[in-house]
Amino acid sequence: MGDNLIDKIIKEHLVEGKPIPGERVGIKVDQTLTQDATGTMVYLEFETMELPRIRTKLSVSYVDHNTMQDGFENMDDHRYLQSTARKFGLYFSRPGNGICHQVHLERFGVPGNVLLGSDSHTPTNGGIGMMSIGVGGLDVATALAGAPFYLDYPRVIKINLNGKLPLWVTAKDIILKVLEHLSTKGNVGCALEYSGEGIQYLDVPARATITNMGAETGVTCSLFPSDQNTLNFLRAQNREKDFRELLSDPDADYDRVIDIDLDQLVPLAACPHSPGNIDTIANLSGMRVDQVCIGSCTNASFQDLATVARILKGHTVNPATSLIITPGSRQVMLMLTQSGYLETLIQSGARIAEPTCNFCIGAGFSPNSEGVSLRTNNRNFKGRSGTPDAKVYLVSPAIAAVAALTGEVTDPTASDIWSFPIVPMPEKFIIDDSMIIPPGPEGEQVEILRGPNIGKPPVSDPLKDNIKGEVIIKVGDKITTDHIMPAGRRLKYRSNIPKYAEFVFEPVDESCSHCSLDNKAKGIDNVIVAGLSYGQGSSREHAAICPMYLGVKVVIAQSIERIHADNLVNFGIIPLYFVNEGDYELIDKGDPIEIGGLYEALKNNQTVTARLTMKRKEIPLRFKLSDRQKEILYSGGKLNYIKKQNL
Ligand code: MIC
Ligand code: SF4
Repeated sequence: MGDNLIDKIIKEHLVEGKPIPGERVGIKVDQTLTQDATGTMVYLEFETMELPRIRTKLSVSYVDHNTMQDGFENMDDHRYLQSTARKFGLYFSRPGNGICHQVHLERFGVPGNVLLGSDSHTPTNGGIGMMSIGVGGLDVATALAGAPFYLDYPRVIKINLNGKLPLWVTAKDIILKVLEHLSTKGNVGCALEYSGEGIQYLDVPARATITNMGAETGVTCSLFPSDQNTLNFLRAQNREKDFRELLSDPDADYDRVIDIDLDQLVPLAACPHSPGNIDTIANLSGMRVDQVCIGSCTNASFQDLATVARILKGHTVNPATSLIITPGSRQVMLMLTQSGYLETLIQSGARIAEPTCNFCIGAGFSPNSEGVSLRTNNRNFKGRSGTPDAKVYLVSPAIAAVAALTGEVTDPTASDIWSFPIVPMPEKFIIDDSMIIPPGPEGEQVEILRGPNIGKPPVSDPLKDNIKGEVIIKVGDKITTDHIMPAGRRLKYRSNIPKYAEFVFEPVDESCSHCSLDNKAKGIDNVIVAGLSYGQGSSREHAAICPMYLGVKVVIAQSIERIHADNLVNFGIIPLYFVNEGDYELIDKGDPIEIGGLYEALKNNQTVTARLTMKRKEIPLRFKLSDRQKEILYSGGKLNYIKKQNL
């Protein structure tokens, strides 16, 4: 049996374990990326390891999330990140240079390499055949220190793209179709590999839209082969030297195969409040649209925005609709300027923002109350836009542009008045890396600049053998890390754990934080109970650090998403799972709960029993932990564990 793309890359990087799907393996990490919202914690963690320099081939520290600067906190973070990058040997991509995934694809990604990023959309670089994985910050910090990354060897799902896309149907519709097939839950431990005759018609920016939003299915990563289209892209970026062909073997093995006929696809949307809630644009036609936001790391390439400009050309945005456009990078911005498309966009009435995450993470441009917002980004969780009762629909840039003109969802394939502008990938992009600061020379004296909002990463306690506590909160299915640790206007506290912890579960239960602290003061352990797919969405390790700070010792769930489950262990919180799904119904918020004999159970791989002392009920729970993760828990989290390892 031949090798698929994951087999090929993992085998080249394997340092521990057997290359068999489902086995825990350790792989060597070539590159890392961080962004500012997760990055300050990464470098604070790296500092505790007391190493003079990073040990990866190449690492980049980006600033793209927190650029609003309504207060000193953001710029203090930027200066901290710039000084740590210089001192420890990283590239620093300055605020204004673009969104990490887009810039990394343009300037740094290498086919066949392994990239670890403290952001869940790191898989974007799978568009050039790079094995790119989103992880919590502490996993990046340890990779910077030269440690391998441990993961379950993925079961690979092959997505066969047959035929060719019709006009008005684009890469966004392909990934929305994949989401319709796979949904946003139940894909932990899988990876996606794209294949079939249809991929030859998808250039790298289109492929990157697909691999980016693969994150919403919960898979570990998504990969396209590295082929002629990859070479064309790297050549256009003046990076031909980084090209290497990487194709799967014709007889490669897959866990399963999903066939998608591109010629049958129609324009689609992800409806409120989940990226997996798919409908057709035709069905949604006629719905009033208050706001259109085009941008984010999913759909803000030069071609995306040139397509938008050509649809808007000569028209003005509908008076009832506000149009916001944020290019993905400074390179895209320069290309739009040089080609005249920026002028077209401005003439049409679009509001142009700097190339950052902004609206995507609710850092500005929140919709009106009960507003309908059509967006080209990747997540539409309730409240993420900053407006709790807004309805966000995720669509392609072309569909968004048409709606900006008509003021309602419009299916352009239903009439002859719309013509789809085909924009080929440029043969040369504008290359200007002057906003990327290279690492400082080794041995140079660099002062690390800190502000008053930048604290130290809190360290957790070793696993308790007996938990005596209270169910501090009970939540349902598909609770995202945006519910656990809101971003938007709270984002600026990412470097200040005691302050940020005040907002734990704010969108769900505002009293959670202070009730947890009260319990902690009384020596009562806090327990979180959740349904299916707990911790979906972002990689933010704060969704584990802040609960840990509030005295949470256990999360009991029906299932937990990969990155979040790892983050919990990294910060000393034990993830436990119901043996019988129905037992979820037996527990309520406020229940006193006891779990005893954890060490013995972990040692012997047995189930543990949670006792609801008031209700006199017993609930069996199981765990899914590697031996290494058990050690991490015994040590009181990964920071303590790696100190013992003497890295
Ligand atoms: C997101 O899209 O949710 C974010 C903001 O980029 C996060 C990272 C973070 O919370 O800082 C992600 O995707 O991991
Ligand atoms: Fe930024 Fe949004 Fe992409 Fe996250 S998904 S990296 S917030 S643009």
